[in-house]
Amino acid sequence: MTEAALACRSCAGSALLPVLFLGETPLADRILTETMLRRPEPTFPLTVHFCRECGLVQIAETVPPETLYCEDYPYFSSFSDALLRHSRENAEDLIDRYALGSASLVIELASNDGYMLTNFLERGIPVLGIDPAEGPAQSARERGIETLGTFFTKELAEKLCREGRCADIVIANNVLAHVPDLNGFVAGIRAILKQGGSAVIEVPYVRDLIEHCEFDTIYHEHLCYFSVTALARLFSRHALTLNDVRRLPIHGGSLRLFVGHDSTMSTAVQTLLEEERSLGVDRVDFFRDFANRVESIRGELRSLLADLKRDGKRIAAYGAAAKGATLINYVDIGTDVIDFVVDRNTHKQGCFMPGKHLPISPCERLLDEMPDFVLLLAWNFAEEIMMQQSQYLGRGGRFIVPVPRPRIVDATETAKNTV
Ligand code: JHZ
Repeated sequence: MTEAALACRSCAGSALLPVLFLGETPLADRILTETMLRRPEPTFPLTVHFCRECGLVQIAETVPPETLYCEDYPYFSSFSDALLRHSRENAEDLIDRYALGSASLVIELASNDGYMLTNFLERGIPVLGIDPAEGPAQSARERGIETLGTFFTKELAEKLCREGRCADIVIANNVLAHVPDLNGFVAGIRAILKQGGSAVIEVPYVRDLIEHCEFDTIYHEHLCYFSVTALARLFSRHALTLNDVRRLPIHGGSLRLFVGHDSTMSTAVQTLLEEERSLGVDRVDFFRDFANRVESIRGELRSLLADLKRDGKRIAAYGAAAKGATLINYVDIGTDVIDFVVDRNTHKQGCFMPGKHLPISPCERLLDEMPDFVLLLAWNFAEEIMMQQSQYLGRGGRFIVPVPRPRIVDATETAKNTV
């Protein structure tokens, strides 16, 4: 069962305006085993709204987090080299910026398989992970990272502080959008942060989502889609300040936020707030033609794939990503079009994509079978994946990149981009 939000997830206002309806979709990370294929698969409506009062973009439906994350959650952060590199650089930057050492404590919310905390541990800095997804949490523990297998809440934050475990740094990457009790979560961050400490948070940036039409990053795990405007308002409601911000290319365009008790706001924050005001990101008009552009992508992709099939081409896909589930279900791409999906994540191999039931195989299958085209579902890691698949490209294979507009990439084009 989903609950439809009647009030804004951040400011509780009732001025929610619909922006996009993606239909009824299955849960994007509910990868299916062969046995699960025989059971009915739940689907849920997926509707995006804009709050006219605080500017937060959000979906109306809330699937209970226990359903989304606790049973066999298949997302393990460590399968992307680019993400590991990104995380290591972030950790090194934080160690220098905050002079972290053996007396510090770094707490990560949604610490997954320990991909991030391992960088601090290696430098002798005490860490604590918190993540309710048992598979990834266990994998972190096996790396020596103490991990609490639970959801982060204000109550947990207060308990940890009572035990003397307040944090110098709280890391929360790609989790703020996932929490139904957004205000409780931010209140928890405030409670667990030492005076002078900093919360370092990464979220996908809604401006990039809209400008590059990354509609497939919308799914039930992502309840909110943040602008700097909406974030600054959210933090100030909890007596926290968005002290600094950086734009990052990861996941199709993200923000790294530095949030603390002190009330300083960097020029970077003010510049982005000003840019959002002049672009209109804080008004619904910015989102008005988004639905039309999403529909155009669906139309273009469908006709491209249909043309290729008519010409007798074999098509596979790369990346059993959550966003891939939104894409194949919204565009309606089934086993009549795509023969198989490849993915490095061993927890996904041998299983099937939600809704359309495309089988998931190891990446080697691409070279073994040489399909003519590969639909790149994990387009956010295009550079990494194309480098890794240089042999497939070298032998004449081609990728179809679906967003911001479907386009075909071959070996000549990738070579041009790497010059
Ligand atoms: P990936 C994830 O979404 C998870 P997803 C989560 N929902 C979130 O918030 C966003 O990120 C931000 C595979 N792969 O990470 C691994 C290869 O096979 O883009 C993944 O299954 N080979 C919490 O799932 C998938 O592709 C590779 O070389 O949409 C990528 O999924 C690489 C780089 C990845 O995001």
